[in-house]
Amino acid sequence: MSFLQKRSSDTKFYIFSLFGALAAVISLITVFIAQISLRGWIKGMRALLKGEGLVNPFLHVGTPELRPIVKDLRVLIRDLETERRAKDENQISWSPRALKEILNKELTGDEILIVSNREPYIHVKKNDQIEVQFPASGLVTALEPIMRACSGTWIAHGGGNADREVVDKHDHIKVPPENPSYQIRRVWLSKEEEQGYYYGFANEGIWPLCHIAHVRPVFRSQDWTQYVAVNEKFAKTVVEEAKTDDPVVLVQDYHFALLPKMIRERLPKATVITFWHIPFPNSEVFGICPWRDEILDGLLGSSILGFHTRFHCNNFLDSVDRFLECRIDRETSIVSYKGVSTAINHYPISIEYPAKWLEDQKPIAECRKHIRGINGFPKDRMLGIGIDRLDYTKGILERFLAVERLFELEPKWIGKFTFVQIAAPSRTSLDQYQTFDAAVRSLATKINKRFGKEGYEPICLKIEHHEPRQVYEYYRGVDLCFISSLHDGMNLVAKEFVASRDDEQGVLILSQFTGAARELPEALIVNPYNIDQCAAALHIALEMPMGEQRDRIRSMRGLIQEFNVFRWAGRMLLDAARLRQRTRLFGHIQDRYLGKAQSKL
Ligand code: GDG
Repeated sequence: MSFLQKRSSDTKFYIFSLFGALAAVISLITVFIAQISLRGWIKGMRALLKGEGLVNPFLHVGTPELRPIVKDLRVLIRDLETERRAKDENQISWSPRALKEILNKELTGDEILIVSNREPYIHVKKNDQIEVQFPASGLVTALEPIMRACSGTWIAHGGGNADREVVDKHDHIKVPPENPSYQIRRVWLSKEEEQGYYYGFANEGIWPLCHIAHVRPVFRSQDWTQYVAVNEKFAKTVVEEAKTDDPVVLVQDYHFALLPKMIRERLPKATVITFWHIPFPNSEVFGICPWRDEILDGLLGSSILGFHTRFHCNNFLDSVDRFLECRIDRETSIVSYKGVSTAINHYPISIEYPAKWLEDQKPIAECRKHIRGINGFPKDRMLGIGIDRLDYTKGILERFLAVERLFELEPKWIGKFTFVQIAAPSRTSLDQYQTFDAAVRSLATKINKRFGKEGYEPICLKIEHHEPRQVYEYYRGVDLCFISSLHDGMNLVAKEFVASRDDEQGVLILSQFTGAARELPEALIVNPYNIDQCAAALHIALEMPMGEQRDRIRSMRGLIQEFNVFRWAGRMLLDAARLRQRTRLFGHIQDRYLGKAQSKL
């Protein structure tokens, strides 16, 4: 071996030895850390087996280097919970009873408060008699069965002209009138408050801002002042009604964007679940609101913030990202802002199934006969139905234009088909709604003049409030239901129509711009702006064979049965229950091992 060869082999030997030594040191360190962690875990497991609780595995996390483990564990628990939630949810048969059991088991003894603008029962005086009315409101339709199942207190604006006459000295009244199971706490508003908060900011500002219906929102600073004041008033009422310092408060809709934060300031331990019943616009549109930051800031006082669709969750997150300084975890959809974490999730709302309004309904054949009888229609008249609040977002004009186009394209339906439009008057003191009311009446008159004849009107327009039992009788007595919303968070009429058809007949025509269209693809999905397409859908519906009607409606009924309103509420309450358990658990860990200074870990 030459000198040069020997030197090169020595160098290789040294390099190998060096790597060997390094590897040994790294292994030793790894084993050492693993030992420490393992001991902690074993100790924890032993403690768990001894029944000392879950918190013991963290006995050693006071050591700063091991703190990341707590963080990882939080993520792990959250992932496990998500998996468990999906499993749990599918196994439950969702009914009022199931919901009650969940409340008793998961939210033992926790009190439930609901806050909404609209109350579920309105007392009105007519000819010196006090009547109880059930309002035309999707929100009330969905939440009333939940309250019947859970009891608790529903805080709402007392808007009926006889509301004050029937409450006790604490402004409470027990409902439902026929079988009381929960109470309403009525909040009184002055004319100025109602004008600024409800008609002004909520309905001339936020409502058009959130719906793509090409109606320009109006923002007035005096309306905003009332909106803030009324949100404050409801926050104080929540505190008055709460019997504990950590109630579960369900805040409803765009009337109360500031309330979640106001509740959190007064009751920091409360679990605030906010549900936004209407669409949430993209950030560019939302950005035009002069008080956009305050609205986002208020909503982020919620523990959970729900929308009907993932799309609207994403719009909200984009606005938060664009306008506030906060942290957004896109994977879990959790926003951390000013020390509060808000989980953003989609919870598509639904209806009570089976609906209580179906309990004493007559068989379908009788409903068909009765509906034709009271309206003076012949027995064989084909009927379509539209049921809405009289609102410019519902596409009522487009619906009438589609009926007109049907007659132009398929004249054979003239005289044989009538479209009945029930429109409950809504927000009647606003100019936009008065103009819309006039436009609807005038278009119906024009079409009736053009295609009607003695004893026949193609469009039967009923601008008046109907009781739910009458509404359900119409659903059962017609051949098709046409929903042409220009934009709609969900649209419960679609689900009510399907649920009411226990004969598995009837066709649903549904706007693609409703949340419901994502869940009910078996409907005839249309673009309400495409009048020819809607007319074609009417024609297809009127000629659809019974077998096809059955197949479509059966599938949709199956979905509504499985995903009813009890499941909607149950999912949110289960999420709230887990959040409370997790908060208690981590509160305990923090206090005991990490100290309050580490609370943002
Ligand atoms: C908002 C969102 C979302 C209709 N006329 C009468 C009457 N109705 C009932 C219907 C139905 C309810 O009103 C309307 O519900 P929608 O869901 O269609 O619409 P909104 O009121 O705009 O509700 C909507 C909903 O919140 C829930 O989250 O789906 O997207 O805009 O139940 O049957 N009820 C009575 N008389 C009538 O004349 N009693």
